[in-house]
Amino acid sequence: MILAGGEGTRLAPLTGVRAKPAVLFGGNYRIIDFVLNNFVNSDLLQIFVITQFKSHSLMKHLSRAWRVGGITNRFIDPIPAQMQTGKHWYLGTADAIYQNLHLIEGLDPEHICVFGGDHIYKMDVRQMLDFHRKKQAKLTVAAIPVPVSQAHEFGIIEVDADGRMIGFQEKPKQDPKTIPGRPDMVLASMGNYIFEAKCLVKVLNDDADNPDSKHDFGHNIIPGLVPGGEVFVYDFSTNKIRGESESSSGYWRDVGTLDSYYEANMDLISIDPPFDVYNRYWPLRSYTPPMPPAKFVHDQANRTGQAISSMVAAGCIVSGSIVYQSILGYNVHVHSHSYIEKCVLMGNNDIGRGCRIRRAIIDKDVKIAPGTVIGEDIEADRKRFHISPGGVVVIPKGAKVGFDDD
Ligand code: ADQ
Ligand code: ADP
Repeated sequence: MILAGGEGTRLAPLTGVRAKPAVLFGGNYRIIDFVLNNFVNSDLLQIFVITQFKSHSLMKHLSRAWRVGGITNRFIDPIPAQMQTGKHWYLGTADAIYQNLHLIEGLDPEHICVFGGDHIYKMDVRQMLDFHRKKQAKLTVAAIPVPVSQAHEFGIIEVDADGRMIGFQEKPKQDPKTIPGRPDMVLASMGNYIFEAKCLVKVLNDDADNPDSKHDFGHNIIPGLVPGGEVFVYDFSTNKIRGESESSSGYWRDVGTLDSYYEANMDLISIDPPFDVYNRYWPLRSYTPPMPPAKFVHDQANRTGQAISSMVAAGCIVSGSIVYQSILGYNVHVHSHSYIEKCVLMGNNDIGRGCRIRRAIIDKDVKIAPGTVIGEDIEADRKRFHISPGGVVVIPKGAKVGFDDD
């Protein structure tokens, strides 16, 4: 069961029209694709995607990219919020699963994976399942070390030498428990859980009856199970995927903020990328629209018409211009004498002649008028655009920039 209903307020304005898992990423993908590829590449194909906020774009993507048909008991089912248990939307992540427990009744599973839908990583889920079985755990939580400065954004775990969870603080505001011997690091929950099915059904029913609960896995369900001694911690760094280099294994990013989203995109185009989308042993599926190959039109006089250290999706035309260290989604047209540096363009964009654009995230369907300069004077940009704390300009879907009526 993939939790894909998050509102993603910190990713605004990219989440203005769509749920966070539907946000476009890396030219070809949406954020939800990474967790779905983890399950599909692990041959685990009984998947419910639990949606809630602004779900239309996500539903559209799932139906285009992830339809599984014709194989008995193999499915990827997008589930709309249906007020199954009363006249209220999901009260929290635990309630989102509780309201959908009827879906698994006929399937009679032994174990249920509850995974978040908004992280960039590769995981062979079978390896985590093997660990969970070996430990005979009621619940296994995947974990990764993160710097102590980020502790307030995560569930923080304490673990014994046997891998048993002995403490859990959800997003502690102060004094997080650091990793023994590493005072600068904490062990963070990745928001990925494997439950023994019977245990999940019981704790969710108990939780639904508890008026004091926030109905949230991190705040209520995990801390409630820890004292029983049957919660185990899966060390994500032990997960090995064929074809991954040393530098790319163990990569996991919570792209919850504009800056972390931007940096994770930039990670893809570094020379030795910490996240490798080209590993043929771990194919990353998504929706591919029918488009012609990308085209580069050379301007001999200026030696332009190039994309350097960049990824460029189908349908793009880079004509007499230079694209440097950037990601271009489908159907982006960059006209002559323009220079694009360190940008993420999501697709269907038109960049007029003679533009200079640096460090910007440009959402789908944005058109930029000829001669526009963005990212050179952040204070000037601040008057017109949303700027991330890290100084990245963000232009929302459909904006027309620099035209007379702008
Ligand atoms: P957060 O990511 O902050 O912390 P949350 O916002 O609850 O937790 O989101 C968890 C997942 O559930 C996301 O994939 C989100 O899209 C989805 N989701 C949120 N609300 C939903 C709803 N109403 N319906 C359906 N899906 C919903 C969690 C854990 C931490 C852990 C971090 C790791 O609580 O302990 O460290 O994930 O990122
Ligand atoms: P994305 O930008 O994520 O690809 P979509 O194009 O699927 O998203 O649409 C996102 C949201 O905008 C959806 O809720 C959709 O209903 C709405 N939308 C898309 N196109 C139109 C349109 N032409 N008129 C009105 N709403 C639209």
